[in-house]
Amino acid sequence: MLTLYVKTGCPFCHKVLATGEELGISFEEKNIADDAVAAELVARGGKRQVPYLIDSERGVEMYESGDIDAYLQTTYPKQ
Ligand SMILES: N[C@@H](CCC(=O)N[C@@H](CS)C(=O)NCC(=O)O)C(=O)O
Repeated sequence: MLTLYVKTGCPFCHKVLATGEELGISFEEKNIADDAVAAELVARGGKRQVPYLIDSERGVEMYESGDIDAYLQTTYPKQ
């Protein structure tokens, strides 16, 4: 499963979501507008920054929209 921490109005998150849409990928979205979700993100990744991807099947987690985009393009190329 792919989980993406996002924030409403975040252009970097929007970019990753658009890439996901283009590749036909769906994410479980978690929005840090909810303080509990933000705290969960900090506990998990170490800082409050979105987007943050968790690919639980592959044990991969990362910040940085450019890195996330590259990872998605490589790992889940459009069929
Ligand atoms: N270089 C990062 C920049 C990410 C970034 O600046 N995210 C902002 C939202 S647009 C953020 O997480 N701010 C912290 C906050 O809103 O609490 C990327 O490309 O992912």
